[in-house]
Amino acid sequence: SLPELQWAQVAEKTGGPLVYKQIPVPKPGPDEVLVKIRYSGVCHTDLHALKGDWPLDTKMPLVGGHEGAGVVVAKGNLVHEFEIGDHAGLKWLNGSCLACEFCKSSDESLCPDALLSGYTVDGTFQQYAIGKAAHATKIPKNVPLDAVAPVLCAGVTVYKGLKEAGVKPGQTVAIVGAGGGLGSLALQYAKAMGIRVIAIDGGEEKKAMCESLGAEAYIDFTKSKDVVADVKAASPQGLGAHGVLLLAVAEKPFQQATEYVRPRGSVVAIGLPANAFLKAPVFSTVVRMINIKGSYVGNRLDAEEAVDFFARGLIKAPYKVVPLKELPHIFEMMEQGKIAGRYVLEIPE
Ligand code: 8ID
Ligand code: ZN
Ligand code: ZN
Repeated sequence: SLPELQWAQVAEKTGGPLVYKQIPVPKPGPDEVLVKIRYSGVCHTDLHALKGDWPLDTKMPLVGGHEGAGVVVAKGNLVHEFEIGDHAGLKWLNGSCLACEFCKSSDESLCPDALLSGYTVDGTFQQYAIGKAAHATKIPKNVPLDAVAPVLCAGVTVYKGLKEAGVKPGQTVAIVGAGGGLGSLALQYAKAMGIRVIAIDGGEEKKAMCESLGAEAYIDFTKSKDVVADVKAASPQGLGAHGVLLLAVAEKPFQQATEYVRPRGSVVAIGLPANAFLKAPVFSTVVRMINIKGSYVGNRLDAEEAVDFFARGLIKAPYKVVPLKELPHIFEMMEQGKIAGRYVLEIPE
């Protein structure tokens, strides 16, 4: 039987602090599963939510987290996708209406009534979390729940982003923020998809990580005198990268990318720095036929595919496991850009 109370990291107001305390265990509605979370990744989005960085309100008080991997322990009477004991992942897209034009055409992230884990509904920084069964992701039993947790947001998002970039096997993608959580997974998905990578980030630790994950070149934005020239020089024939994934939490690279993408190439904005703008020179965007677009998580099938790449052993990105209690410290390191790869929280049993 389930306990009445559970441990959670709770933000009681925007800006924090986080309070580690006991709160009630929620009960699943008819179309929902209750997942006993074993591990949850920490995404930079969770920090944006706590800081109130975006023009969209969170619920308050808020339990953050949206890379939760665990075991289904209860379900509503309409749920047929999961049995008790199945392994399941809870993602950013906690639920959607399944009836609007976007949902019907598999663009569920665009649903006007989407529920967002760790933002508009409580997320995975707690022992027991709720998700709509239609949007929870099946995780095969042989897949380790700690290592797969970051796939549920970072992995899905960059896998979708690479598809949206339209970069083909043998072509080159520039990954901006390659040393971070999304970046480390983007390197692995790109490699698994046969795509060559120019990695852009700062510092020696991230350089070593990017190179070990298969980057052919690393450009250090903290040292480079001319990032645009360096990316071009590292690209095939010096023509620029076929695609760019913008994963950084800073505005400047969003202004630079159209200059080093190859003519006909795509710049895909994924990172969400506060109050930032995309700006590009009209003349060169037109005469070089540049495609500038956004990409927002992925649909249910993207999530299944991203987990399947992982289950087939193609995705090995570094992560460190720490207890749920440590979350405030992880946010501090994240704020300072000190995390190479991903942190995963172990949720107490
Ligand atoms: O669906 C989406 N669009 C989606 C999904 C998930 C996450 C968007 N995101 C957003 C997050 O909200 C966040 O804004 O993607 C961004 C990156 O998330 P993350 O990977 O979880 O953050 P991180 O681990 O802190 O990595 C960011 C990296 O960017 C580097 C940092 O050094 C760090 O490694 N970086 C920065 I800050 N400035 C840079 C620059 N000028 C830079 N790298 C290159 N050039
Ligand atoms: Zn995320
Ligand atoms: Zn919808």
